[in-house]
Amino acid sequence: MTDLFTPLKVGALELPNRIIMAPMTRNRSPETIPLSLTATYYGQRAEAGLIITEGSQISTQGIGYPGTPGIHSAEQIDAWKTVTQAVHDKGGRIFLQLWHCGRASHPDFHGGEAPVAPSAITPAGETFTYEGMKEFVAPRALSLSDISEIVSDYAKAAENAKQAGFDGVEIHAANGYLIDQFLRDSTNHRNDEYGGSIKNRVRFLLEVTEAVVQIWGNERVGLRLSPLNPFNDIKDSDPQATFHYAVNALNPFSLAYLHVTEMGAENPGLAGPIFNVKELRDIWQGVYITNGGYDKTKANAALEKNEADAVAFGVYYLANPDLVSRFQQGAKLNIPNEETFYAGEEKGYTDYPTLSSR
Ligand code: 8OZ
Repeated sequence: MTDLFTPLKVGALELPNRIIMAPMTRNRSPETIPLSLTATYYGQRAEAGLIITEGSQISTQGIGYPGTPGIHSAEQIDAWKTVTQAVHDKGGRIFLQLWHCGRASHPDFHGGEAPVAPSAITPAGETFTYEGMKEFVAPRALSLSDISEIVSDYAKAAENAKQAGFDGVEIHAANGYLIDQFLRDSTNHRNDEYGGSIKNRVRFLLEVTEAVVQIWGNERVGLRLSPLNPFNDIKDSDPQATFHYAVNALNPFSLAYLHVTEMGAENPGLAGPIFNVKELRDIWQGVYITNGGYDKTKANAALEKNEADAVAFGVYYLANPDLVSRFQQGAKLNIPNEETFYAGEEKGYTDYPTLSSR
């Protein structure tokens, strides 16, 4: 019987369990440089089958929030080295998540210039800036040469992640950020080879994947999608068709894994007509990680039913550094404190107790 404690081969890695730490933005990297506390935080969670870091911008252009880390400067690479070292010292495995926010950003992060996107369509709503919440603004539509520069930025960031000692990288193609903005017909109104048909909207995703695989090899690259998540005002007229096509087109890369979050399923229709995301499990020919609202019981049931190969846990992992031990022992879990999710220092970051520290 397969459960969360059954080892799993994921690309080049042998995971001792199927409990994945989901990528989570924590806004504790002042000036985009991870803190030494960040090494403590990830090191504390090293018993995970695999840690996926918070999104890390591939370029200064890719930033969208205060205090998020980057992977495009020497200082950032050096700081990340301390993180990978801390995780490896404890026998863990860690992938860096490569992120470009696109229009989910603000001119305050770009010296007053507009953020970029496939098309100049303003997202509804407000976003976090250094001065609190501000209305989104109209992004600048990318030119063809801008697009090829961004693909090169992904390659450089992937190379930097290698220098920083990661075991691989995850391409963030979810949650309404740049790649997702290309995928959806609400945010991509281009009439060149990157817009219009589903095939054209998926092109950028495939070019980024190709560039990153060139650096890391297919066995150390994962990719995350969020077909139903309306976050950052993202919608599609037919997410089922878009994501069936995208996953079929990704199959030939034989990536280490596909990571699909089911977030948004609780708000049917906001990101477009609802469909059963679990269909993607059957289309994808490799390791499939699911995420979104799973606890230990639901996760084991999903593995037992072969709906996924592994499960990524977000807030449970945030609040329980020794989540694997707790699940194994059937121990009580710490309660996450939402007030300390974003920004701050130790409190709510590195001070959640383990079973042995209580
Ligand atoms: C919450 C707050 C800011 C960013 C995502 C990177 O949703 C994020 C994010 C989440 O993928």
